Amino acid sequence: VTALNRLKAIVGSHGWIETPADVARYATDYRRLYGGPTPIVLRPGSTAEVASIVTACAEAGLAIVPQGGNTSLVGGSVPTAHGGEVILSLERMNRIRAFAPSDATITVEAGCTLAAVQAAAAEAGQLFPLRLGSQGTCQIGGNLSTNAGGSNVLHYGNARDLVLGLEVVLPDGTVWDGLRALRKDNTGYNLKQLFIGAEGTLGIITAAVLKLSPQPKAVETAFLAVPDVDAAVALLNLVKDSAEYGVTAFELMSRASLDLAQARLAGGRTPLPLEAAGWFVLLEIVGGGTLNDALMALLTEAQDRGLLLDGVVAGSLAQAEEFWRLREEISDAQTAAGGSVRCDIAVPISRMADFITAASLAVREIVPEVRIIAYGHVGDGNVHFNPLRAVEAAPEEFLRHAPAISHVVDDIAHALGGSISAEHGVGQAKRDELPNYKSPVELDLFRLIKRALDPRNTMNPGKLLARS
Ligand code: FAD
Ligand code: LAC
Ligand code: ZN
Repeated sequence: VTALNRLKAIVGSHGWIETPADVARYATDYRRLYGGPTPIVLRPGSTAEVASIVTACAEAGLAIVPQGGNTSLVGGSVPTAHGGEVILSLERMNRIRAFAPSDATITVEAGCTLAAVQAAAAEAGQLFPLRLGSQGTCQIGGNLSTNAGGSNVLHYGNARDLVLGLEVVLPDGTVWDGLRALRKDNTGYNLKQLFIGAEGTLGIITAAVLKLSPQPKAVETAFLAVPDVDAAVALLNLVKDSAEYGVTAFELMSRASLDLAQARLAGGRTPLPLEAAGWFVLLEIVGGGTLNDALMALLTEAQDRGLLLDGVVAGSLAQAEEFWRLREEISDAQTAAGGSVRCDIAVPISRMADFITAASLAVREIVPEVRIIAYGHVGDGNVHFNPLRAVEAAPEEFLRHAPAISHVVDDIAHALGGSISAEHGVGQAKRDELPNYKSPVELDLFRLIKRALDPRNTMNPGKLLARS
């Protein structure tokens, strides 16, 4: 039998897709910028099937792209233009395997969507705190493989902080059952953390034990207009200083980014008039019964210190959700606007204003009419700094400058002690830039780990590290 027939036999008739029209959505990335030819899309239904597929591919010398919800913003989840990789989608592996309320853990298969895990936790009165705009589509396997961040990191941590155990199929087909549910376990190397954030280059995550948190007793959400980025950072420090509540989200949004989101939401009313300021903050705090009083006291103090121009506090859950809808629409609105460069930057929070000022200036030197779509999780020192073409400029024309823009923005972030990919990963988009910002020692360690686990380079080749 040919390799493909062997693969089809492993997954059965519902488990593979070959028709080009049906394959297209798996072989092309979310933004339609990356992708390549694939011989077949496989949709295994169990860890045993994943292991058999990986074994068969290893024997046939076929490369594999593991795929979750295919919401990667760096081209990690689709074949390279070089092509030839089998796509292994985890979408049928979407069972909740176990729920242990008294341990505050949930054991899920990799193909569960993030929203499904959040809902399962909520049903039992607990919280799975990862929150991303893509949560209806992205999957836990993808979230862990990218070490996703999102809007709750400053209180609950990144995806890697929410994991107690993993089950992984290694590049030779061996299954590692590391589904332990322990909060303490100092018995050697922390293997699970090697696979978290590895972008599918070291193996396929098939299941995970996740940590749950108590649901907060009270939540307050405010939409604030601030004078500038410096004031936003000062406000962040003021908010973080309180022992009365926890800060779950502190999202900064430029006026230009909100204009895009509002237009895409059919011009609906915004919480504050956008002409009121150049920068806005979406603040969420959690605490006990007197939370609203604490928020009001905070906002008064912020105003006294000149850190606030205007603000509105959500009066209901529905209103808070409206604030969030506007924030979470920005990314798709930017994609739809066409012709933008994504720079997912982290800097020490104290350098945020310096970064945005210097990077905006530098980009305007390359393209004077550029719109700066800057927004993100500034509470974590993370800004999505995304130069966008001027309204009247053609996308292709603007994108000719993309390499120069990326380069100058990344250089500024690096010079400020920052990172060129705070939360989206490296994938194909940042792969060739990475060596400019990692030391030879780090790059050698990366290659050493990759060669040790995947000597044939069949696990998501050409992502994170170049093929050769
Ligand atoms: P995919 O896109 O399918 O894959 C991502 C990477 O993980 C690929 O390299 C893939 O090969 C690998 N992979 C997937 N599943 C597995 C597996 N089971 N085993 C091994 N490797 C695997 N990201 C953030 O961090 N924060 C945000 O706030 C955020 N907001 C977003 C908002 C929107 C509207 C969109 C479109 C994207 C956003 N993202 C965000 C990016 C993206 O959603 C995340 O990176 C997410 O974690 C990817 O999950 P996925 O299931 O779609 O993975
Ligand atoms: C966001 C994505 C782009 O924060 O990470 O909207
Ligand atoms: Zn983000």
